[in-house]
Amino acid sequence: MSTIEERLKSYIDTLPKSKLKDAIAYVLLGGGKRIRPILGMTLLESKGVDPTPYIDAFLVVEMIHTYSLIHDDLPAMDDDSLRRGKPTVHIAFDEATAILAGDALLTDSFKMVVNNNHLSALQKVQIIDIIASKAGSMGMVFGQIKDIESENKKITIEDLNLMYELKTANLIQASLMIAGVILSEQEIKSYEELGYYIGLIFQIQDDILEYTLSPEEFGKSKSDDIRNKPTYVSLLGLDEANEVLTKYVATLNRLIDLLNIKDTAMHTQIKLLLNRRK
Ligand code: GRG
Repeated sequence: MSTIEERLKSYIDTLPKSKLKDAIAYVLLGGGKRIRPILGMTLLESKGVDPTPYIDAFLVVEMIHTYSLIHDDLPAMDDDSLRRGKPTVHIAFDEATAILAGDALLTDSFKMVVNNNHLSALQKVQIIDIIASKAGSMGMVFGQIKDIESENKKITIEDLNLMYELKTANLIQASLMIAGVILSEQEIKSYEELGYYIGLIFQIQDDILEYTLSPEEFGKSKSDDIRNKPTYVSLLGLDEANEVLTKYVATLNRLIDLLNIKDTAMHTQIKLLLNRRK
């Protein structure tokens, strides 16, 4: 969706000239797949609503996702020097600029919702509530602290599941729930469930691919191995991990039926995301 790129560029154009702006442009236009806004916008489209006027409500999620990646790469967290095949923000710029770029993206994201004239006042409040709940201390950030605490520790599959829910599923859920708010539907809870299964399946697949593919085929470093982090395969073994995956895919397909999105653009998008080979 080229409009996503265009709108992100026009947001960057509004920023005052500074190293902060350069860092935000570097990371925000740095090759993200835009999975989260695409899923939410495609859900609207599949329900017969043109997503274009509401694009900012979905870019909020992309901006928060981007801030989380910048902070996740910092020396105090995962200490990564490469992301998307390029130097991470604190390497390309410096640590202070990376911290501030994340802070700015998080804070500016709320303005994207507030300034959207197509949303009612109530919808804006509902969307901000969703974002704060899914990204904050009960959501993604909680997942990050759980992840840090889990390193070199024995954790259960329930712990891992919760971490994946918080770190990966929560922002996908936020995007689908935002679509639910715009559709004024009673189905926000079901969209939340749909996001849960999409996120979990995405992560379990990642664990399986990381285990079964060579680093060259996988296309990124086998980071979980290196850091001795628990994965679905290390906790359950490959066969059981595959069994859980099959079970989750079946549940996801039932939900797709229930929500009347089978054979729509949304269904195609979900399949594209979950049928990846690396
Ligand atoms: C630092 C507050 C804070 C949170 C960090 C998102 C996150 C939480 C950590 C990044 C590490 C990671 C692998 C998290 C799981 C979420 C995930 C699948 C991130 C990668 O998302 P993609 O593939 O990234 O959509 P692109 O590069 O396409 O934007």
